[in-house]
Amino acid sequence: MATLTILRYPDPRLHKIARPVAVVDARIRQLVDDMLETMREADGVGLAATQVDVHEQVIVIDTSQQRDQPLVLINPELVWRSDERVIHEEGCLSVPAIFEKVQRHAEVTVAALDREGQRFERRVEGLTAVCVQHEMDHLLGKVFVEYLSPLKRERIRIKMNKRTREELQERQQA
Ligand code: GNR
Ligand code: NI
Repeated sequence: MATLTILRYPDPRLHKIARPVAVVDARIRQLVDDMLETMREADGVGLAATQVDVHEQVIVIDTSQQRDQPLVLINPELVWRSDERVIHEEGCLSVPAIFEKVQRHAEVTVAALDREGQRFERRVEGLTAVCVQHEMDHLLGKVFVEYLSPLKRERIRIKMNKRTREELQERQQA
């Protein structure tokens, strides 16, 4: 297993559209395992392949307390969305230390392929439902900050660029 590098907003590669996985083979299973390791190491509850610069429809999620119930979604589709909406404070491993409220469907049913290539459907609610929608947006090239006002988004962009500059300087001094 290996940990992968997570792209950081505003990287243009975060806006690429992921293509469907043609065959769930050893390469995809390796990607899933590396994404799970990367997500766990980064203390995230989800990760989309887009975030590790792989533009194929692969998502890993784990919202369990013990972080031992991974949900793998390959070629996911929402087959049902509740009319009820929830507003949740969201964060993103590609936009570190930024948390903002986003409105989502409260419950969704997702159809996808699992790590073995088997199709399944799962109805989810709460943080898992928020996460499924957040990750599926990544596969469409969309980052949660795009739901915010242009002003807020611009402030986040400036903050991110500033932080990247500071980190580069720190690395050069070391
Ligand atoms: O770790 C994450 N936490 C989170 C919290 C609220 C709503 C969505 C998320 S997903 C995020 C990991 C991530 O960036 N996935 O793309
Ligand atoms: Ni994210």
